[in-house]
Amino acid sequence: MEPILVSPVLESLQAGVLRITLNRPEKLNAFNPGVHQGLAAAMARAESESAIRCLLITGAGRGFCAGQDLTERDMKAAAIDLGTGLEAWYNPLVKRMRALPKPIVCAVNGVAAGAGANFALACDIVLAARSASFIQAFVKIGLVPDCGGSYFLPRLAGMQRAMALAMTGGRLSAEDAERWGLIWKCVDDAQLQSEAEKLAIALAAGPTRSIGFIKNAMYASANNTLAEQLDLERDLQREVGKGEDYREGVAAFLEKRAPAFSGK
Ligand code: LHQ
Repeated sequence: MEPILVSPVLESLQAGVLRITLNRPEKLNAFNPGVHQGLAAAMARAESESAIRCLLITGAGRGFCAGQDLTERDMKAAAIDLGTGLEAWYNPLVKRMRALPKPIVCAVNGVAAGAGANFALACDIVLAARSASFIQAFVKIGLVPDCGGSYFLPRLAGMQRAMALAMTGGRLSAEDAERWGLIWKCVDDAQLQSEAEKLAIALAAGPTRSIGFIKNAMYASANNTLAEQLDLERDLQREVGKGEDYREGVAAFLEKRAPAFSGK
């Protein structure tokens, strides 16, 4: 009998939202080449298809993502170069996520460990189930945070909390992650998918060009002076001011009706 091939990344497009589901539940959706290839394909689609106006990333089963699959590497090999995998897969993925001029919502449905935790933090708006948790597991196996963790954590949580999370590899509950500003919101498990979907659909129906520019401005602020940021705001505002959505937004306000944004 032919083996049944199960895709390690599932995609579905509805109401302008590309839902991307990590799908290796028996391994808590750990990253392997299949997951990386699936994510790269989903990103390429998100970059090229105008019908996609928002991404929603989640995991199948009880985990979100347990980071790199630790069973797939030959630990007896004479030379191990972990930089190769980062260069080939993780780093391009994070850069593409940040550069995508469309919002990425993440629904963290369970444990997010190692690169899985930082993959979640690379998304633009993160919701997590109350039972979910975040673990900078790297130090437990003698590694350092990757997938952007050493960039995101100090910026989101402050240096003390970032340092302790990374040095201890301790588990952070979803509630504390919300309290610490690591994520947008912690919600009851049963509500996670519907809440995340509601948000993603609303973003997809929004003025998505403006939302893409908001993403650009917010992330640029991490390395800009106030003067540079004011210049950037002027340039972006000039651009969106020429767009259809601005006219539609003002017209809808004046006519006391809901706007119908085209994303243009
Ligand atoms: C796994 C994994 C996993 C394979 C659970 N792999 N099977 C590293 C190297 C190279 C280049 C790039 O970057 C990186 C970055 C990294 O991500 S390093 C960090 C890698 N991840 C970890 O160290 C986390 C390892 N996992 C855990 O500590 C636990 O599984 C957590 C805390 C995530 C969840 O614990 P539990 O809820 O108790 O679940 P479990 O441990 O029983 O796991 C369930 C199954 O999933 C189990 O398989 P089994 O056949 O025994 O049921 C695990 O072996 C498997 N699994 N993580 N990363």
